[in-house]
Amino acid sequence: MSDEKLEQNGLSRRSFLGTAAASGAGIAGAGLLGLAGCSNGEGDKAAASGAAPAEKAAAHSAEPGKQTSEVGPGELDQYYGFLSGGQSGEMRLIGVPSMRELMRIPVFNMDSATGWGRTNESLRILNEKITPETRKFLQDSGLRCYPNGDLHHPHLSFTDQTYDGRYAYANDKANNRVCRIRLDVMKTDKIVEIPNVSGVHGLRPQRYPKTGYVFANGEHIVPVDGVGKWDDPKTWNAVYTAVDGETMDIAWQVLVDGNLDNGDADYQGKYSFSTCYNSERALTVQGASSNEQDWCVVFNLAAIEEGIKKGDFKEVNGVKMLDGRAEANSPYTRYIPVPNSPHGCNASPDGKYIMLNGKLSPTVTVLDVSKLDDLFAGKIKERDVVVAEPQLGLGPLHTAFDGRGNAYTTLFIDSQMVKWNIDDAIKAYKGEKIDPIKQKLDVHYQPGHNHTTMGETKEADGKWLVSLNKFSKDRFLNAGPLKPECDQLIDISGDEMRLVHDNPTFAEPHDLCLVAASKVNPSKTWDRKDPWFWQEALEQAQKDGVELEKAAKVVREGNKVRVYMTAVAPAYSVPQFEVNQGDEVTVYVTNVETIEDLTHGFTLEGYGIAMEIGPQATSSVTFKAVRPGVHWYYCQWFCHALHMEMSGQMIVKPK
Ligand code: RUQ
Ligand code: CUA
Repeated sequence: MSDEKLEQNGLSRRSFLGTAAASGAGIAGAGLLGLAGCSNGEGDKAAASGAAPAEKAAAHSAEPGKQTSEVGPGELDQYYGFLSGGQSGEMRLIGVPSMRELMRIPVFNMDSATGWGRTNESLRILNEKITPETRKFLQDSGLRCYPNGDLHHPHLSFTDQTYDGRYAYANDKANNRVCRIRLDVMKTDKIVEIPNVSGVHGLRPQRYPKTGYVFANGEHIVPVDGVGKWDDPKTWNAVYTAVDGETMDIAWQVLVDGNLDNGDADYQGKYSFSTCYNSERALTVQGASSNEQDWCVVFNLAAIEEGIKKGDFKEVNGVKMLDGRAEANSPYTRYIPVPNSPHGCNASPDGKYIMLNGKLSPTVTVLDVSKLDDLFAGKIKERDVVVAEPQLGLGPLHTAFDGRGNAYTTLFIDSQMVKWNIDDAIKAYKGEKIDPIKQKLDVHYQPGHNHTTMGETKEADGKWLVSLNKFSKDRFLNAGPLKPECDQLIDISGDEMRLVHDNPTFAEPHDLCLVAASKVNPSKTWDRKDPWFWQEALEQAQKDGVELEKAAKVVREGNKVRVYMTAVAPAYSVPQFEVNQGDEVTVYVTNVETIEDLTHGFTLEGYGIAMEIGPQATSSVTFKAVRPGVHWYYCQWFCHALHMEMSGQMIVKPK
């Protein structure tokens, strides 16, 4: 309910929260209502001063070059940041410019708070689209799912070159997966494992006409079935994958040369790109960096689709794979030579250029997208597509844009952000005496990715730049040998970059994207009419003649026991149930609260089980009742003044 509506009803937000938290139960005495919320004068004052967060948010849109990160208590940020959790395996949601962490979204990790990786719903998503070989591996290893992941590159779905607010996608480099997060509930809804690859690294969604494809780079060369020999690395390849962003099935793969690193898509829906740092096909650092030049591989989407139609592919482990190797001289790919070991790959928001960041070379190579038709038609040579190659400094890794013709490149070795003008760089490449570099700003230290607000869309607004720095030593209180990373916020709205804020982050924000808050509109509770998350629970309940929203029932079928309960603060509808040692037990909990933010939990002591049940959601967990005795279950989400009392007992009768 909006604050205005609350006030019309004569309620302040705080006193409303108080009554709401207690009212659901119907068993809490009137005297306890006051415990849950604050129904004193202070609450009314807070409501008056915090009445219109949206209006207050406007207060910090200052003059160009004078923005602050200050977002006062009760004020809202203007941007969402979708931040990678790196080897933590999760995705994180932050508010920008405050840089406050809003949420952690479990994806490739196991999560103690929400039960991700333990609940039936999360295990279905984690294991739905894995290869038969991985399924066997997990079984043989005694694992329910992969316990870790390495999430590098979060990017949102596009329609017509800008964010459409439907999905976020990201890669898992550790176990070769691509995930999708539904932005309406901020939960992972699909995870697909990519066969035939090793180390899914770069990831980018198609921008036009929409997503469409999600492109995923296989980084490490491997002996691809039917192509490579185990004992001869010279026959190993990397594989480029297009995932269908709607179905999350694999659309096609292309066999390529060299290790693929980062990628991007164009703004026209015709081409996609990947940097490649190991044209040598080496297995060592020295080997992989010995050539003076590596490549940018360009993929021709229309030609690939045509090739599929004509049947010019091999089926490898269930996936259509086309041959796009350099020596195959295929219609599907072109290999553009760029200086040694390029890393980041970034399309400029005017849709004209692709930047290839030099890493071992102090340069960024600029490709003109409009020349690619001629390149594929054989009318020009590979290097004719290059229109600039400015020398920027040591260790260029990634480039971001302000929508005003400027680019911002991270210099890993120099620990700097360099601002440069794209047109000036093109003029300089043609021989004009002009320095494209506008400014260099020190960052702390060793920046990897950077990102600007809306900077990978046609709506790049040039307000903020975030630098994700890999090292933080001496920047914060010493946290011991393992140090946090350092994320820095830079005001780019004026002529000069200005460092405004920095904060530590845990392992490890590789990348992020910064999205205008208006583009993302998560719902406030789950929707019972859209049971995608608990579909299996619903089907089982229907078989058992149980209505999840009203359930208080224990169903026994041989040694299988199904316990259906609801959660309404501060009680479960089943306060106690009994099973026999060795039974397979499934507990289904439905949170029937209609009130925003009223999350319940179910933690079963001594069984390694905890799960989150959001308002209007159902969650379930299955386990074997191997431990006899009395096992309490309790709600681990503080939901009510009688939250401590929200509990029950599972009695396991010994054999
Ligand atoms: S890569 S630091 Cu995993 Cu995104 Cu460039
Ligand atoms: Cu329900 Cu705490």
